Amino acid sequence: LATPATTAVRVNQVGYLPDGPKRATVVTSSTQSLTWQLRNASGTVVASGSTVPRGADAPSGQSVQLAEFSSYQGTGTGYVLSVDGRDSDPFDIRANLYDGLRSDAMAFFYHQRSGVAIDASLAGSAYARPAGHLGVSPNKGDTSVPCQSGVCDYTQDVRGGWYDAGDQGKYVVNGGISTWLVVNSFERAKRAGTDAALGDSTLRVPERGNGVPDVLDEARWELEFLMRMQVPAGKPYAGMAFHKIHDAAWTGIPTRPDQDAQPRELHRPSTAATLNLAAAAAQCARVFRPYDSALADRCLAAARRAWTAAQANPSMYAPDSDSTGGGAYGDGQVTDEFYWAAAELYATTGESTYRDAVTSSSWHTSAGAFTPYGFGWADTAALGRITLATVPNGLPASDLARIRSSVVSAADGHLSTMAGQGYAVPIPKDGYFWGSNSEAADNAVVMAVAGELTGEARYRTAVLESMDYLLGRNAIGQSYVTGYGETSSRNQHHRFWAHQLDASLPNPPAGSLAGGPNSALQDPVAQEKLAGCAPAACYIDDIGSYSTNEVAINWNAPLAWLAAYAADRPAG
Ligand code: 9MR
Repeated sequence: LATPATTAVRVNQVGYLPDGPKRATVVTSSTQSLTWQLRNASGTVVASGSTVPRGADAPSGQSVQLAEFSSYQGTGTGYVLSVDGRDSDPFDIRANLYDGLRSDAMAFFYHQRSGVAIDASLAGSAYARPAGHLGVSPNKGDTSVPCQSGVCDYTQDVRGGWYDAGDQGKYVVNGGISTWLVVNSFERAKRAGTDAALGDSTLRVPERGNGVPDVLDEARWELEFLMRMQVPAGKPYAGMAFHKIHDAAWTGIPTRPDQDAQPRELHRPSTAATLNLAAAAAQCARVFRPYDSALADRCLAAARRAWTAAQANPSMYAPDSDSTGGGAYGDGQVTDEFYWAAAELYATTGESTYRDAVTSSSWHTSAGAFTPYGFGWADTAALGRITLATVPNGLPASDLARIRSSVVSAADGHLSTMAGQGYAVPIPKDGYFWGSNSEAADNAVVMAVAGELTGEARYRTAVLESMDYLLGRNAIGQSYVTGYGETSSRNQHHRFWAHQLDASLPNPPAGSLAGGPNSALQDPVAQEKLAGCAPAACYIDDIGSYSTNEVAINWNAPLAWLAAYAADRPAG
C-alpha cells in the first residue's frame, strides 16, 4: 500500500499513565487496518499491533483508525507511536505524569489574582507584576468602587479575587462556580485520602507554610472577594451580591492590570450572583471548618444572608444586554441556582429549611440536571447534585440513591458519546461552543464522581481519555494546555500574557487552558481564518481569537480538578 499523504498519529502529547488507557487516533485515508509500532527513546520497537478502522469521525470530518497500546506497561520518556511510516509527537509513560500539571493548573489562579503583587519568587520573573486595581495611580481601584448610574449611591471595597479571564473583570457567578470546583477538588481528594498532595506548601502561593492546605488558601483569595461583593446591611437589597465589577469600556489589549486607568463600576445585584455566593460560601463553611473556623463562620453567615436576600428578591435577572466593558453573564433562569445553594447549605448545616428547599425544587427530581454540554455559570444544578451525592447528608436513602444514579447515568451518557467518536471526546458534535474545552473537562469531572460512587474502573479510563483529548489527541493535534505537549497553545487571549502583541510581555504560564474549538466563530480572527471548519477543528492559537483561545477561571478550574484526580496514585 502506498503511504497515504494524510496519515497523522494523534496522541496525548504529554503521555500516558502506566496503568491507564493508551490510545491514539490515526488520521488516514486508508480503510484497511494498519500496523502500529511503539518505539522507546532509543528507537527499539517495544510493542506493536494493528489499528482498528473507524471510518468517518463526525465532529472532525476526518477518516480515522484507533491504535490501542494499553497493555504496554513499561515506563520512560521519548516514546513514539508510528503508523504507516508516520510518527506521533514524542510522549512519556510514567506514574507521575500529572504531578506537574496538578500544581501548574492550580497556580493559574495565583497568576490571575487581583489586588496583590505577583511575586517573582513564586511565579517566575516573567510573570511578576505590581498589584492591580488597588487604587494606585493610574488605577481607579477596586477599593472604592462606585455603582453604575442608578444602582447605588455609595462605593464598595471589592478588592482582591481573581481576574475572570483575559480581561480584568470580576464576575460573581463565574467566580463562584470556579471556587466551588477548586474547593471541590480538595473535598474529593480528602475522601480519596490523597489531599496531602494539595496540602500546605504544595503550591507556589504566598500563604504556603501557614498550616492551611494551599488549594484552600487559593480559594480563599476569591471567597474574600465574593463576600465583599455582598450588599452591606442597611443598604437597599442588603445581602444580595452585585453581579459583577469591571471597566466602563473593554480594556485595551495589552494592558497590565496596574496600568489600567479606566473607571471601574459595580453592576446591579442579581439573584443568580447572590445564590452563587450562597453556594460557594456554604461550601467554604463546610470545607474550611477544620482549618480555619473563623473563616468558616464568616462564610456561613454570608451564605445565610445571601440565601435570605435571594428569597426576598427571587427574580432580579442579570440581562444579556449588559455587556459593555465586560461579559454579561446573563441568566434569566435561577431555579437551578436556588437548588444548588440549598444543596450546599443543607450539606453544610443539615437544617430543615434548606432540606425543604432542596426537596421542593423541581431540580430535586429533574432528569435535566446533567446535560451533554457540561455545567456552567448559568447551569448549576449539577453542582448541587454532585454535593448531595458525595457529602454525607440526611436525605432519605431513596432520594440519595436517585441522586447518585443521576450522576452515574450522566456519566454513562458521556461514555457513550466518547465511544461513538474517533477521538473519544466527552462532548457531542453539536457541543463545540465558546469554552468547549471546559464542557469536556466538566463532563470528565462528572465521570470521575461516577467512578467514586460505583467503584467501576471504566470511569477513570474515560477521565484519562478526556485528558488525552485536551493534551493533543484531537482533530488538530493541539495540546490546549500551555507548556504541556509539543504543540501547545501559547497565544491565548490575555491582557498581560500578550507576547504575541508585545515581545516584552510573557506568553501564558504553563498550565493555562485555552477555551477550545468553537464552531460559531464569534471573533474576527476566527471568522477570517477558520471559515468552513469542522466543529472540532474550529480553533486557532492566536491572541485575537477570544472566542476560541481565551483563558478563564471556570475553564482552568476543572482542569486543575482533573489534574489532581489523574495525579492520584491508585490506593494500595
Ligand atoms: O464563557 C463565556 C461564554 O459562555 C459566553 O458565550 C461568552 C460570550 O458572552 O462569554 C464567555 O465569558 C467571557 C466573559 O464574558 C468575559 N470574560 C472572558 C470570558 C471567557 O471568554
